Amino acid sequence: MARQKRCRICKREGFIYLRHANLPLCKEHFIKRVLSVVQDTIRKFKMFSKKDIVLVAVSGGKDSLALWHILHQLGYKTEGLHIELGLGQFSEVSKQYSELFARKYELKLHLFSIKDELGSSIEELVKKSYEKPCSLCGTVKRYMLNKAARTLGLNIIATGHNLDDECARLLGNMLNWELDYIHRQYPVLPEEDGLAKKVKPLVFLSGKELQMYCEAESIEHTDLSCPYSKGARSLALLDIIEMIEEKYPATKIRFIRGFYKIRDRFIPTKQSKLHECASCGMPTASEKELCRFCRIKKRIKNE
Ligand code: Q46
Ligand code: ZN
Ligand code: ZN
Repeated sequence: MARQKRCRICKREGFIYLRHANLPLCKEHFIKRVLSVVQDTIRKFKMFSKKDIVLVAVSGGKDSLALWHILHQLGYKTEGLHIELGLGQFSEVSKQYSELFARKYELKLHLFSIKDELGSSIEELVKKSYEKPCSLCGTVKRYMLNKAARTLGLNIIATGHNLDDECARLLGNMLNWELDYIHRQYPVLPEEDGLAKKVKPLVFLSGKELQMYCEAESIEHTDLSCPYSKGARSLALLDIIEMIEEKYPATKIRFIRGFYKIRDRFIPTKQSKLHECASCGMPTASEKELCRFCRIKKRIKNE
């Protein structure tokens, strides 16, 4: 994505060259394009309307803050939600950038702490547990997102998953033929049994485009990555996807667009039925009486 001299539309100095579209753009036309890609995605997948209040999950990184900024620019009503994971300096800095953004644009930011809810931070939990950090963290984060939305009385959660994330996830699931996960991979998952609707408005924008959007709009964000992300399989998959894109531009967008069209052909192997957790009352697909979050909580108490 090297910079190019002249914008295709106005012939002014180029800010970015979008290789997958063979398109050089100036800063102004690049910003317009990003906004219109997101607007089209929201409409196409009937994500939400201007009447809704969208709860934006923000980590303090480039993708989620770009998402919040874009939705705000497009005139949607938004509130931010930051979940404090308790992962040392990484979490501290993430929270600071989320707060900085909220202050700058005078937007409401809700903070929820895992330690408050669970009695243990992710870091402490990982030290005590035999499970993989990302599996634990994923469960806890998903639970907290749903719980926060319910507590706040909001029923749409938007996350900053981008084109690269979606490609890596799809490839990972296909390599293992995880039919249930493949079927659930979609830019919008409807509200079900008291769980908020989940939407991913950035699925057609790459990480690099979002990085450049932050630069163009002077959005300050953290570049730190989670201490547990090193060596993660998802990062290896991202590298592989980038290698293919480098050699064959537009592979990522074709892969994802094509998949969304045929996703219904992947029939799930089981229909997960939700029931209320006997302890916290949140909907859960767990076959046990308690949801996985409450089982973790119980384990911590008994230690
Ligand atoms: S899941 Fe894993 Fe992330 Fe949690 S432990 Fe860090 S890398 S933050 S997206
Ligand atoms: Zn231009
Ligand atoms: Zn529970």
